[in-house]
Amino acid sequence: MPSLASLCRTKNLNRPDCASDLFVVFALDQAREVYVSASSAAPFSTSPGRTPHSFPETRRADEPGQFRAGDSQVTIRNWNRSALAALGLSIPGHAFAAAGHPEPYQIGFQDAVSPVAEFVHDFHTALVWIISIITLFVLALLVTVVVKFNEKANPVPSRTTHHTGLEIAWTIIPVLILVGIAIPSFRLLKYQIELPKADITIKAIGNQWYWSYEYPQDQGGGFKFDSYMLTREDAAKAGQPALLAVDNEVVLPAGKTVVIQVVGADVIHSFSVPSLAFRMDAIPGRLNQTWFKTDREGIYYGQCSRLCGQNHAFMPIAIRVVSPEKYQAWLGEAKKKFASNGGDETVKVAARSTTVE
Ligand SMILES: [Cu+2]
Repeated sequence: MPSLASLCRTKNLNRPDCASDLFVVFALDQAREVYVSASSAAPFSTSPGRTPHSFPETRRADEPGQFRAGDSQVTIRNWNRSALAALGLSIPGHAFAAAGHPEPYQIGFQDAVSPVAEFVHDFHTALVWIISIITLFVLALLVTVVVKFNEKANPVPSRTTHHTGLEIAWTIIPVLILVGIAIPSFRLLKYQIELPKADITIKAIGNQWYWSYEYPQDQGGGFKFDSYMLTREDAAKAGQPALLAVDNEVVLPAGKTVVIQVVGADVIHSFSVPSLAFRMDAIPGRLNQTWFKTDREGIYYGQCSRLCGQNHAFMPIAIRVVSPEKYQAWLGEAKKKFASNGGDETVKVAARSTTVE
């Protein structure tokens, strides 16, 4: 059997926590094996012939053909995630969810691929620990009260009604916990809201019910295009997920800071991609902005996240992150392909005012 470290290398998983993730998955799969073989031996077993253990495949988000609901790999991974959830180990995303798209029965977040998304995930994990400890503490108090102070064990109850020290403690301690949570929370908010200096600025426009994108002239663009959802058949042909794949993807380079201006053309929409951890309202007459940066190439899907009418569920977002060289090549092709759509002068003007000095 290959070592976990070499498995991480062969699967191109360079994250430092890859080996530990795989170890957890491996241990859970071993437990599952024991469970399956025990239940297969039972006379009325319903689980014979299940696929033997294998490591979950973590594929790059841009590899085609990974969306096979019901396939045994998916089932095994789901089992692992459910087991983790049952154990209370809420590990958002990590090795158990793919980057860029949801999976059937997924528990936890999609993989984080931008610094903001990593911050969001870390904050989430910290909060899960805090609430778990508080819940267990309260449970322990309740059990103590039930056992020690029931009528049988404690027939003559104390008539105490106040305890100054205790009241100060149960006021101050929760305040300290909340302040402790608020500090990283505001830091995260600031990180999301304050735009870094943009290498590339594009504009996303929400329409009923599709997205349009504009690439400004002064950054090698000068074109705009509409992006519609593919039908289920076309998405399956392209090896992409149904209801998320689009005809014209937003292409952007890896390793660059991208600022996205978001506006609504008709009603309020919301431009949201989970793996990149942004969700920005697209409001008519107001220019909102958000940003991301990722070193990981792949395709990251999102959806309009504001109820915007009848086809709200059918206006997905697909952001394909490629190498800077491929991006330049795509810009050249896109300029020709979308030449008839023309550019928009306002994008150029707005682009100049995006950075915070
Ligand atoms: Cu919408």
